[in-house]
Amino acid sequence: MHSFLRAALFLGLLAALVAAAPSPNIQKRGIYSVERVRNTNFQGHNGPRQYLKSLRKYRMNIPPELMDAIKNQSVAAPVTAANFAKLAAANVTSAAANTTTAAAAGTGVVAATPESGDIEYLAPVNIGGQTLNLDFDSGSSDLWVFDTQLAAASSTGHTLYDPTKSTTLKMINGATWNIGYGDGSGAAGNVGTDTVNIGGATVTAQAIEMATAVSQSFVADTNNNGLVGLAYSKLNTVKPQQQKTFFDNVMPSLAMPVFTADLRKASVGAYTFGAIDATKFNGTMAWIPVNTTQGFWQFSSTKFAVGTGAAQAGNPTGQAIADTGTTLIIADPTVVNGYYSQIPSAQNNAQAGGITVDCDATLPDLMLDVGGNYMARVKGSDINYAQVTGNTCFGGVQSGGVSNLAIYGDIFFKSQFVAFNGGNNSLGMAEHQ
Ligand SMILES: *[C@@H]1O[C@H](CO)[C@@H](O)[C@H](O)[C@H]1NC(C)=O
Ligand SMILES: *[C@@H]1O[C@H](CO)[C@@H](O)[C@H](O)[C@H]1NC(C)=O
Ligand SMILES: *[C@@H]1O[C@H](CO)[C@@H](O)[C@H](O)[C@H]1NC(C)=O
Ligand SMILES: *[C@@H]1O[C@H](CO)[C@@H](O)[C@H](O)[C@H]1NC(C)=O
Ligand SMILES: *[C@@H]1O[C@H](CO)[C@@H](O)[C@H](O)[C@H]1NC(C)=O
Ligand SMILES: CC(=O)N[C@H]1CO[C@H](CO)[C@@H](O)[C@@H]1O
Repeated sequence: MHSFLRAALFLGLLAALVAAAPSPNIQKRGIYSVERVRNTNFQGHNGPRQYLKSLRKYRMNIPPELMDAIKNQSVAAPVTAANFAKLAAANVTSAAANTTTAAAAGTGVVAATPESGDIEYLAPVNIGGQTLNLDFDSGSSDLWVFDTQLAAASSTGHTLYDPTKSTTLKMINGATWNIGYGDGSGAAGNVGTDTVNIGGATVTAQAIEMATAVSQSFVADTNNNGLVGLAYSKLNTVKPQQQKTFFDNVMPSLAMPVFTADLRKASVGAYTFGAIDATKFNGTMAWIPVNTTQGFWQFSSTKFAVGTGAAQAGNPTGQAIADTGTTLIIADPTVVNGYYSQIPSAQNNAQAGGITVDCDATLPDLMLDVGGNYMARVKGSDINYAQVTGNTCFGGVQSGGVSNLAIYGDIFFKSQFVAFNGGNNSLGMAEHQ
């Protein structure tokens, strides 16, 4: 059933793209579309697919020129690979100081370090004694890595997991995985189990999906050496025997059956397993039941408000997912138009490929309904996302077209401290300190 939905999304995405031109091209990102799009993996001969491919990782339809601009913008404080490694290491060291006690108490903490432009957040993961920086993604369910089986052309510049150097790796005979995105990019390979330690939280037989093929956008992003999927295990792509996520495996040994995402604008935050650090947020947490039907951290979201304005109806049947692996907030057109109609400089900018605002504009906060009882504040300053050129900035909230599924990505997380509770399938949210 969810495959059908994702197939539908995929078709919608391509159709919308082919038809696109007059309106801004922002589409819903390609939800991990596990097997339905397999035949398109590693292809890309037509224009739209090529175009989408380069945007795959960002799960939004941002043109490459804009990505360039976002990267150029960070030149003052470039997060180069070396720089990144240092940053992450410094924080891991300080986190490690707490790990002994933390681990004993059934928790694990790692630094979540943003790449240039906060395009993604990476955190160190120890696999069989080897440490790689991986993208923690609450919107998918495969833990996969760059490894030494990959040809040099696909892996130069990456940190590679070397299966031959792990004394704890056990191959799973005949197991394969193949993850695709709505745009046709993806990765695939074989599978083993190994010991995985994330900041002290440890699983001894975690399925490690080793890439033997990765698509170009992954190759180009050398800081990112793979993903840690943290959605529900039912979305895992390993065959013939589906595998459990790290979170599902580690949950019984955690002090609390939760992990939290503390993602920060242009600075280092944290992913924590097994504990909720109340010093990271103000007030009390709101708890929202999760709709697990599709395997995402999904909830209803039918209303929104701009600043201190009254709540308005968004998509009445709306559902949204909390997705750390998506950069922006991708919402219903009702929400997007309702919000930007309050901002004089907002425009559909065909050149930038989405809605832009003046960089020097002060944007109102956007309040988003989460589960019917909580209006989550998304800071206006975060919605003024990234410079395109001059005083033109790309909006952090873009339209996914009419769809039941909105995606609340990192722009949302920068304002909200979020706890993912696998014990009672709920999400805890509170405004960041
Ligand atoms: C980004 O920087 C590169 C190298 O300085 C330059 O060639 C390119 O035109 C810049 N791109 C944008 C969009 O500013
Ligand atoms: C380590 O623990 C102390 C005391 O609980 C806390 O103040 C500090 O932020 C922690 N450091 C890290 C990196 O988590
Ligand atoms: C789930 O667990 C949290 C943390 O223990 C609790 O505060 C919350 O009320 C529970 N939520 C639901 C929907 O049961
Ligand atoms: C749960 O999600 C499914 C799929 O998105 C949707 O059809 C269903 O209406 C949702 N259930 C509730 C109670 O919102
Ligand atoms: C949270 O509390 C701190 C300290 O009391 C305050 O400075 C900050 O503005 C508050 N943040 C929010 C989002 O309310
Ligand atoms: C070197 C470095 O970036 N250290 C950061 C580690 O994380 C804390 C917040 O948890 C930052 O304040 C430090 O700057």
